Formats: sequence, C-alpha cells, structure tokens
Amino acid sequence: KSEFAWQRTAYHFQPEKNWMNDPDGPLFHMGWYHLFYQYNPDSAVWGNITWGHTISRDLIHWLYLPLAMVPDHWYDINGVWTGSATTLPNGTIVMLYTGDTNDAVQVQNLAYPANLSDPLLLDWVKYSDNPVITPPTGIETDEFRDPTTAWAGPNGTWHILIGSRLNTTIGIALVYETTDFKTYNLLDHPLHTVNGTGMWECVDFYPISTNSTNGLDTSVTGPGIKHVLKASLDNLKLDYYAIGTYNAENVTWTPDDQEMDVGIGLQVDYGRYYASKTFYDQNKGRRILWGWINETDTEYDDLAKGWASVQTIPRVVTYDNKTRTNILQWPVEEIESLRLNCTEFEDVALEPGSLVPLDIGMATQLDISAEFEIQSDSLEAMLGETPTELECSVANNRTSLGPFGLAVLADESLSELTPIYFRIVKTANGSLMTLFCTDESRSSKATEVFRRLYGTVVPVLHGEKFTMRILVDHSIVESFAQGGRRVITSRVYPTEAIYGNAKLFLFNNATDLNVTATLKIWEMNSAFIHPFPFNEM
Ligand code: DQQ
Repeated sequence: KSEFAWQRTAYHFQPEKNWMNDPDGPLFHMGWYHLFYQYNPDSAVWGNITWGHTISRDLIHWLYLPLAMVPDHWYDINGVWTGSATTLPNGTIVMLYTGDTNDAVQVQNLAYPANLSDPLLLDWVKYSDNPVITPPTGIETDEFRDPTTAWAGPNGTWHILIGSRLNTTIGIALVYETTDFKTYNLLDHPLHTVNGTGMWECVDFYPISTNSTNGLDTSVTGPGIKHVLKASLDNLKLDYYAIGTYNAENVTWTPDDQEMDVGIGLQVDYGRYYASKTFYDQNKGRRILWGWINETDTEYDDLAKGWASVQTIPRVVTYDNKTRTNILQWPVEEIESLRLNCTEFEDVALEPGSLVPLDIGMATQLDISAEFEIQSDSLEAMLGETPTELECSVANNRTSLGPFGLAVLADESLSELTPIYFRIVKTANGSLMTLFCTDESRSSKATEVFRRLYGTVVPVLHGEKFTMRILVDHSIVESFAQGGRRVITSRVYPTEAIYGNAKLFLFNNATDLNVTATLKIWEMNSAFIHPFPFNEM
C-alpha cells in the first residue's frame, strides 16, 4: 500500500483510480440512483474527459459501471464535459452535455439511453445531428457550457440555462427554449447577469418550497415556491447561490436581496467545493445536491497516489423558513445506516482555555452531532470589547467569546489538528454575530499542501444553541452549522493524525466564556464502493 493509502475515503464516492471532477446528470431510474462524473480514465490529473458512471440503491453504497460516454465525435473529441439529465413526464431521459469540439469550441449535445428499460442505463446514444446548440453571437466560443436540467414552461415548451460570460466580467445565465430537445431558440433576455462575477460554470436552477420540506420537481412553479439560482464562479472556483422569485410567464428571476445576488452573496459551501448540481429525487420526493471536493495538494502527489478528488455526501436541500434568507443542506438520511456504536457526552463543562480529549477510539470515520450552550451572562463581557472584523481567525487566536468547538483528525500531541468552531464577535454597530470556521493551518505537516482558513457568518437565532454536525472520513471533513445553514468542506492531509493516531478533542479557547457541550458521536462503517459484479448476473 502506498504512503497515501490512508487518504482514501471509506464512505465518500470516489473512483477506483485517476482523476474525477464535476458531478454530471444525476438521476433516479427504476430503483437506482445514477451518478455520472467528469473522469480522466488515463491519469490522476484533468484531461481526456469522459463520463464515468456509477449507481446506487441508497446514495451511499456504489457500484462502478463502464464509462457512459467518451470523446468519439468531432463535437466532443476534446472532452465530454458537464451536463444534466431531464426526466420527461413520459419517463424518457434526456441528457444534455457540453462537448469541446475539434476546434476547441464549446457546443451543447444531446444524448439519451439506448434502452430505457435497462435499470443500469449502460448504453448511451449520442444524437445523430449533434451539436444541438452552438455559441451565439457575442459569446466567446470557449465560454459557453454546462446545460442545466430543463424545466417545463407553458404550451409544451422546455427551458434550459447555459452559463457564460459577457464582455470581460459579467456572469450570465442564457435561456434556451425547446419543444423536442433537438432544436433550440435563444431567448432575447438572459435569466440573470451579475457584474464582476466573471464566467459562470455549472449553473443550476431549481424551485424550493417555502412552506414545506418536500423537494420539488424542477418544473414546479406557483405560490409558496421560491427559486434558487446557483453559479460556479470560474475565477474564484467557488459556488454561489441566491434565492429569488421566478416569473414563469416572462421567464425572469429576481433575487430576494440584490445585495446578496449570485456571486456576491451566499456560498453553497465555504470550503473546498465546486461545480455542484442538484436533481429531484422522485423516489423520496426530495432535492439532492452533489458537489465536487478537489485536492489541495500538488499534481505530483496526485500522480503518486494515483487518484484525485472525491464527491461530497449527497445533501438534501430545503428552504430555511426560520431565517428565510438561505437554504439548508443536510446529509441524506441514508448515511445514518453506516452509524455503528454511539458514544454520548452530556453537559461537558468547557471553561475558558480548556481542551478535553474525547475517548472514542479510532477517530477517522465519524458522524458527530454537537450542541454548545454558552452562559448568557458571559455575553456581558462583550460590552467593553472593541468591535472586530467579521472574519474568521485561526483557532488559537483567543478572544473573549471564542473560539469553541471540536478539533478533528488530531494526534495525541496536537502536532496536527483540524479545528471546526464558532466564534462570537462584536460588530461595528455593537451587535453580536457568530462566525463558523474551519482552520486547516495546522492540519498537516506536509509542506506542499494548501492549508486554508475557511469561515462565514452563520445566523444563530434567539434561543438557539450553537450546533454542528461533522462527517469525518479519513481526509475529508464536511461540517454543517445550525442545521445546515452554512457548510464548510475540507480536504486535509495529516501525516501523523491517521489511522489509530487520529483523535478527537473538544476545546474552548475563549477567554471569558463558559461553554457546555453535549455530543453524540457515531463511529462510521465503510460503505461498499466497487465494480458492478456483471459476471454474477
Ligand atoms: N468542468 C467541466 C466543464 C465545467 C468545469 C470540464 C467546471 O464543463 O465548466 O471538466 O469544473
């Protein structure tokens, strides 16, 4: 086994070897969840992009299938790039994807399953008249990609979005209309543009119910429904979204808050995360979000370990009807089937400056649910404080009300650790706000890896405790604050805090705050993720 073997995840989806990036065309068909993904079958770095294909009964255990699509026509010979599936009311599946042509022009292509009655959807047929859409005037031919799932408009029409860039800096979502998925009209107005956000990749657009937690099919509109628009910002390599109102008649979308528009407001995930995509799961009536966790080590290391990238645990997306300003993301309930023994800690007292090891055995595969309560009179300590910037600082920067939280993937001597924490700060107008952060600065002794400090303000409403859920899987840490209002995903590379040396600690680095913590910690089983056993059929 290579020195990198411990980095392989145990319950996140990743290919057996080589490079993976964006999730593509997720769908549910005849009892199986299908995930396609950008995949280089030849190497652990990006290139020669095909569609990898995997299926699952439960979104947790996966079976690898043969490649679904490879570059084999002039219109996709430089790569079968990202795309989305649409399931039509009659059950037909339509796949639209970007092809990079022999001239490096980005065009949109149509593909469909050769045999819809095959639950595995093994064979994909590319439409004989591809490409179905070429770059319109005014759009760079190499900045026109990633068609969305289609949604139904009036009179049998369907709409899709394609991301691009206008002039030098305007991010744009172009709308195309079609009735047969073979011929398309570009609408005279885009769905949305935002100045200064640059090229929009992997646009996603979907309805969300404001009065229930049920997911909605992509075509649903009407009262009690808002629409989420998401773009992956090529310049920043970050996914941003905004909640707004869709007018189906005029095909327009207006963000609820202009100041929090796509690309300048909320991120889907504040960590290492990109090119996300949702789909409507008609099996369980929920909207599920996939996202790509890229590496932060060198290509040299990726080649040495023979693989690169992981997908997040699929997350259910709902509307936060308490804040009414953000979505909630939560790992699909099926992940709980991997929970093994549970250790509970109740009302652990964390005085200022305390560090408490949690004796749970090996801490490399965990599902942690933690609640922190603070003594409210300690908030008075803030009255004399000088206002601070609303920015995360490292975990060992002690201020009066924080940080407090958990250190995961830590070795006994704390020579390596990844702290995930809350910090309460006083803002310029005197109010208190909470930051949610992940500090990778001491996560690894390896010299050639990026170690970032991730963080965001998280709404903590009156009467709420400070809560976090953390999924730890060897080298991946997905952290959800306040029921999924904010999420931070980390890819870390410990060298000491691995296997049996990985431990878990509670800490309170505040100087003036008493905190009590209550936790449930499950050891997580490994999921089976292996090739489909064709020969046993
Ligand atoms: N990845 C694909 C593109 C997309 C980008 C190519 C986002 O279609 O824009 O692998 O990561």
